[in-house]
Amino acid sequence: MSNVGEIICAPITPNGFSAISVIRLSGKGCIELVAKHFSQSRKLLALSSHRLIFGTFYSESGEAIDEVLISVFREPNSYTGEDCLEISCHGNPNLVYNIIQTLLLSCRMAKPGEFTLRAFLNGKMDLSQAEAVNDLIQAQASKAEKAALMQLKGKLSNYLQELLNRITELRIRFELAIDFADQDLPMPDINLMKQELMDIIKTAEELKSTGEQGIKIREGIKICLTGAPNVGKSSLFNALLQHNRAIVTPHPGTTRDYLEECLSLNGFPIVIYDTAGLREAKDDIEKEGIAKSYELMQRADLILYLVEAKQIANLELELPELIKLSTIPPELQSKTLIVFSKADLMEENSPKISSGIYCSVKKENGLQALTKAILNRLMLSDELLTKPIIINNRHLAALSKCINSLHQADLSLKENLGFEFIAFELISASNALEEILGIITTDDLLDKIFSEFCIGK
Ligand SMILES: Nc1nc2c(ncn2[C@@H]2O[C@H](COP(=O)(O)OP(=O)(O)O)[C@@H](O)[C@H]2O)c(=O)[nH]1
Ligand SMILES: [Mg+2]
Repeated sequence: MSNVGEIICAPITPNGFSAISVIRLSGKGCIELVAKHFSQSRKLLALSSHRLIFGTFYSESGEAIDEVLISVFREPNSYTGEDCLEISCHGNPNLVYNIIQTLLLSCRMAKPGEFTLRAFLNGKMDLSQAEAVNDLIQAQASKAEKAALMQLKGKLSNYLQELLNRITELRIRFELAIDFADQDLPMPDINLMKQELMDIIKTAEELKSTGEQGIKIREGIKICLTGAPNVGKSSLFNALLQHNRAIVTPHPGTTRDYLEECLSLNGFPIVIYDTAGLREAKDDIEKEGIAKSYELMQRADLILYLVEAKQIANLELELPELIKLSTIPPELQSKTLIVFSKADLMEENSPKISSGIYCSVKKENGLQALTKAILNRLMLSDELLTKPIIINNRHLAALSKCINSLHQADLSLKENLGFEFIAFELISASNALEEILGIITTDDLLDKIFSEFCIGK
């Protein structure tokens, strides 16, 4: 846990050669600390917040290390809420090392995420916003960036805070009703309160309804390509990636191990797997590869099962029958999409299976229908990000806990249990939301969240 007040420092740019590198310090006295090693000491001490100053940084023994630009952020108007300072030096790892060694004589190295932890502890942001900082840094596609930025800007926090206020107000009304009953006073309108409870449940469930997609947007959607050898899996893999990553040959059994790559599909982050074709293995390596294919299918969010379009063109089969005939294990069939590959090789007038997804890597726009079908199937639409959305498992679990307590309150009402039971459930519901915002938290949880950050953030 952070010992707020201690001065901490860390490089906040990657280790390597670049135009500049930046070192950040935070904590009361950090400006004075740096001033001791700076040519423009007096000016730096007097500098107002959000100003820059140029000068030379010296080692403890008075040797010039580098010419630097220092930015000053004074409490409370800084990232952490404390006095903060950033030293921009030339982007040479050795200079960064020497400056940090000098600083470490009077302060300590920041732990991963410690600057953001301080921002949270000092009330600059709530816990869900702090988590969004890391999500924004790690985001792999534009929709993931957008979702994290929305959360960082407080769109989710505001929605939850409003929900929290409504639950609290309702609880107070039930608590007052307990006293009314005790004192034989006329009852408040319980029907109105019931209605408000139903509305609150609806609002919470609306948020929960897109949570599963939100988590996929944050973590990446796992798609596994499978099917018989030579149906065009590796070609599709390459086409989706837009570069030739996998080996493609006319020989069945070319791909024996699996390949994993990340890509963005209309801005949604996808982790795609190309696998060994499913057939009776010819040797141990292929056998191992096929076993891996089944393992990946289990873990995938979506399985694309490729069948050559030409091969089924004259079969009178419909999609549900085809999927039953496939080598996909029955328990995985519900997350499988059949894809008809090499559609360019079909004869002009051959009949097409209705609602079948046809694709070709040899035709312009040959992947358009497939892309649309994938996004439809996973319910990933642009509208998802027009409203607040949960993107994190911890938040979704807490929201589910809140909704359970709200339903429990509703049940208690229907069973005419005392209002104190309802008030109790409403407190549990509030507590669950407070966990998301970090109003209620534990050191263990904070350690877990912030240890996933990088040093310097
Ligand atoms: N005409 C045509 N040929 C394709 C298409 N996709 C793949 N192929 C060819 O089919 C053969 C097998 O492809 P490959 O991607 O290695 O199949 P895999 O074994 O399922 O990975 C190669 O000769 C590819 O060039 C397509 O959309 N149209
Ligand atoms: Mg292959």
